[in-house]
Amino acid sequence: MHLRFLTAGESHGPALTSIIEGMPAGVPVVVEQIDTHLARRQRGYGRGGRMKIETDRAQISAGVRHGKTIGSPITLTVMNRDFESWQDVMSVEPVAPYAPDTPKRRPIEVPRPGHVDYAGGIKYRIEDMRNILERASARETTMRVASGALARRLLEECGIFMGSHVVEIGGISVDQSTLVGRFPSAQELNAHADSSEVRCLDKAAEAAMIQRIDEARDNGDTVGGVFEVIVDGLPVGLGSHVHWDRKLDGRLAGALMSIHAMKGVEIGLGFEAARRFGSQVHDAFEVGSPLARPTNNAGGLEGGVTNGEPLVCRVAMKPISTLMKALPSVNITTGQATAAHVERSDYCAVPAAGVVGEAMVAIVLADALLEKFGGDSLEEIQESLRNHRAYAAKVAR
Ligand code: EPS
Repeated sequence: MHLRFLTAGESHGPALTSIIEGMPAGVPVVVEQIDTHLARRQRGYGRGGRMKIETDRAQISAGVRHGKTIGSPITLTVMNRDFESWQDVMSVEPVAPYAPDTPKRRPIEVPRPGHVDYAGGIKYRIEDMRNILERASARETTMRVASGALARRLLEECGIFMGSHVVEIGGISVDQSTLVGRFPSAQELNAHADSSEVRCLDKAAEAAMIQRIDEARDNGDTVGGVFEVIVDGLPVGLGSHVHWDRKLDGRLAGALMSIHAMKGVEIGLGFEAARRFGSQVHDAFEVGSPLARPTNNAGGLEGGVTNGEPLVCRVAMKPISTLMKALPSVNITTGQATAAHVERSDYCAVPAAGVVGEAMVAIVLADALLEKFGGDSLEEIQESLRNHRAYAAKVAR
């Protein structure tokens, strides 16, 4: 692995942190670029109360000097403003045992169906499932977005741009035909998606999606959906066909599936390809320099290697598992049947999930870029990339 990152932090703890290792020197970075993406992650119709409390801002405390990376590990921190109300519950120091006058500190003993509360509690032999849910919370995606914003800076300096949009919420989907050819560049895609409360480009679907989210909220329920990440400007040849763990489609799918609540990833036509004849799936070659492809059913990857076409990944998110109208569950201490634990949460986080998806794709692609064109400085990478693009342009001329 050429670019890696680790995150730390509990949802209601003092702060979230990440360390990004492997970034070459010379990549221009200013903290506002990270904050822009953090703000994009905080928006979206269907969020709960937490996003009104937090204004996520990154602090860089290592690895950047005078606005450029210096090749050393980069450390990012985002403070949790909400920690102020959780100091006692999340205290690092030991506290007095729970008593009825400290209701917030009451141990969580009733697992939420769909959440990791139960499995995590058994796995770690922890009776208060707060120890599990604090880290399992999608609040962690803040640091994925912050780290991804750095990877994205490297990609942008190499002419690679990405965006995302929501294509489905609670069973309401966009009319894909309204999108074809309308947004040629990924940069343009985000400018449009970000102006919609559900990050959807189809106005009719947007209204129906908002209605579906309201319906979920009014019923104490939640809804999931599907988002798409699109990347332009990729060179031919990132990833590899030679080994299972170097294939880029597997690496992308793994990274996207690792996001909280994601249940499926499709690349290009995805599952639809399994329903068609080969002649209706594979993208013909046409004379050109580089070779032209009239269709992109492969979604930019063939054999685990980028083929120079836009990368298209589609990701399915399940409905958030904290339901205000709680499902049946069992108290693991008393063995009594009771309603599942309830705490503040979102009704729908699909719009934000798309922003997190962009970040994970950025990290995987930056890693693959460094693998092929690696160097200690941005200048060396850009030089190798220029040579490689020139070579690809000569083929079949
Ligand atoms: C989130 C912060 C959390 C949740 C949400 C995402 O804050 P709190 O739990 O304090 O309301 O709103 O977490 C989940 C969806 C989850 O599954 O845990 C955030 O910053 O995105």
